[in-house]
Amino acid sequence: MPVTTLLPFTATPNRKSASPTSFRLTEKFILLLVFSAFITLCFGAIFFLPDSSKLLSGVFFRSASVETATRTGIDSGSIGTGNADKMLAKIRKDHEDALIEAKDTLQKHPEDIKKDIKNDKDQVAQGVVKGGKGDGLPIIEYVRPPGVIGREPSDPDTKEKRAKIKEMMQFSWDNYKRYAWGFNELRPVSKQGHSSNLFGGLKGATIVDALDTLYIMEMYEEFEAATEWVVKNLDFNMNTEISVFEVNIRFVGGLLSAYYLSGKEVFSQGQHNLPAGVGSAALACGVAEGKGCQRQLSVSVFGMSPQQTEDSGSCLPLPSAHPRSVTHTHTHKTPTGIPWALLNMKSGIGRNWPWASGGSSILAEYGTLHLEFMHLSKLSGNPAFAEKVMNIRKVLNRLDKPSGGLYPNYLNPNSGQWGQHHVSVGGLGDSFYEYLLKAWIMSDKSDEEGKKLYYDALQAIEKNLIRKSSGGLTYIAEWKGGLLEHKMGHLTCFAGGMIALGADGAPDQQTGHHMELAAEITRTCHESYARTNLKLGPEAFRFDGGVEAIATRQNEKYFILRPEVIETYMYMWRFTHDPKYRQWGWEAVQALEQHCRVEGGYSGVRDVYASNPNHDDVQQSFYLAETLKYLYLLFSEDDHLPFEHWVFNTEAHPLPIIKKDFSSNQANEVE
Ligand code: DMJ
Repeated sequence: MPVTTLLPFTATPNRKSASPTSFRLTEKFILLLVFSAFITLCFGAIFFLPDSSKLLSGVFFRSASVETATRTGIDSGSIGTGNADKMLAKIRKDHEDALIEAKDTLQKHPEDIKKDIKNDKDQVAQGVVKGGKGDGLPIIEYVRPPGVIGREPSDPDTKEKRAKIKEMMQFSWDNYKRYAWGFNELRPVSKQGHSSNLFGGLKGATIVDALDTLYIMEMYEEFEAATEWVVKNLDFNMNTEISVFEVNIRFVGGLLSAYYLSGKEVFSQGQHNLPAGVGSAALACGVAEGKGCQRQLSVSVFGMSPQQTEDSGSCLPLPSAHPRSVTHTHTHKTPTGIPWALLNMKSGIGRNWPWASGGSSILAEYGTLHLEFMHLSKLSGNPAFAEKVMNIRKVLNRLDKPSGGLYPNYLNPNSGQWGQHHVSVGGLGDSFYEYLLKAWIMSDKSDEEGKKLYYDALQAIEKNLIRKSSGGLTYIAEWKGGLLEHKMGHLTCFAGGMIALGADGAPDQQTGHHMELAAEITRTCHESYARTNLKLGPEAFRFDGGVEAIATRQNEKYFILRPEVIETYMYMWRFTHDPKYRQWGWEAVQALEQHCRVEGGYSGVRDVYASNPNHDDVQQSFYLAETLKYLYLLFSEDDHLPFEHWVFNTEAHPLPIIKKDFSSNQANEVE
């Protein structure tokens, strides 16, 4: 193509024109037109372009109706719902308030006005001015969701039982504090600290995991001590390899919850340059208030490196992201965006578990980031977190699913292909299904995709994995390339609670059927406890070789203080108020007291069929985060952390439902 044909016509030397004068006039006219169009555009941009919170809401739930009522300014939720009247009323009210404020100010003494101005300036300098963090982060106003504080149960027996459970928490905590303070977990028999390699060199898993339980049980002194430890010691800036899943559900979930329950700025506010690369999720930053950013956790969950950041004033242990520091480092990017299981927090180098089929990532790990990451985007104003977890769904949606919609536990993050066709609602699969349902609920039921994925998956599970034993016990088996292994894990028992939680929204009038299914699974899980000597459930139980709900292999007979069965009792109690669920929960309390309580805390046991317990000497952090919390809620009133306002992450950390309707957020302010 000749160059001249690429030039604008005014530059073409042999272009014909009527005369030089008329040509200039035309040109002037065109220029005038262009200029006025430009001015109109500028005005249009100023007055009509949507604000950033609206754009963000689109990323969250693919609907403009997402609330952002915790931010200051006009509520975009009300815009999104098309409720123009509400919006106009709010604008009018803001305007009137501003006039009143201005009038008040004018009536002030000049010296007072000067003082106010100086105050404001100081606050801006510290980055803590109301409604702003001084570092470009979005403006978040803390609005406490309802039901944080529970009432005493009216029934004296229930009250006494609840008090007993609080005493168990006190005992676990006091012993951890006495013998293992700062370690990840307590060894209650040998009375020393314990650190599992799931957390690499990170410290304080029990402290972070227990924060919200302490708050919920109104153990405020202990909560303060835990907060102080977090402020002074929680350190993510380490050259260590961690499990992304474990750190997300326990540390990120724990800190998010502590923030939402307490409103404490130390968990939420700060100014910091977190490396939040698109593809590199900066998960947390912790530091003593006002001391400079000593700690950060930037996790290349999606396979990209974090970057070092400079100290920049007060930081927070809340997972957060700074839009200014969004960096694109593609060094370790996985081609699919499916994250690694393990990550070095300093180098950002990720890899998968060596035992995982063909270098695969695990369904229950990469599928259990959604709730926390949506809240990270909401709090930080950085949509990268939300985008990353939404991308996981996209990858999964493109894949063929075996047997009409099953999700294999293994997925290769490089090829985007399934690994072994092994399907489980227990270990390796479990919380993926839980997060599909809870993503829908947490979005105030606007995440239609999450809803559909959940109910479709459950339908495939019911068809392929759920069976009834000859003795009439319903169980969820494991599926291996089309063959069933008639085994159910303790972990799988969470499914009773999940199915009950989702029953209300079940399609095709299946609510009743789902509730029955949930109740049957709960009964089976209770049987797995009842058929042991210690009245505690084995890690896995089988329905073959002439047994039902009994562990037959020695390495499946242990109990490590897991919460899933009690979690399911709690959901079933809330939905049915059938007293047997409290009774079953109380049986578990008695068994824990009798067989797991030792001088220095609570310990797991190696064989639930033995006549005397052989202790494993570990007080798991999830015992405080989940088992004791669910027990306490089982004996609490329903309006303590009500399901209309809260969703529990898979580690039992309550996260508020992100309301799409502004008026219900206002209601949230009234406790
Ligand atoms: C917890 O860490 C979480 O519930 C997770 O989803 C799987 N199980 C353990 C406790 O059993």
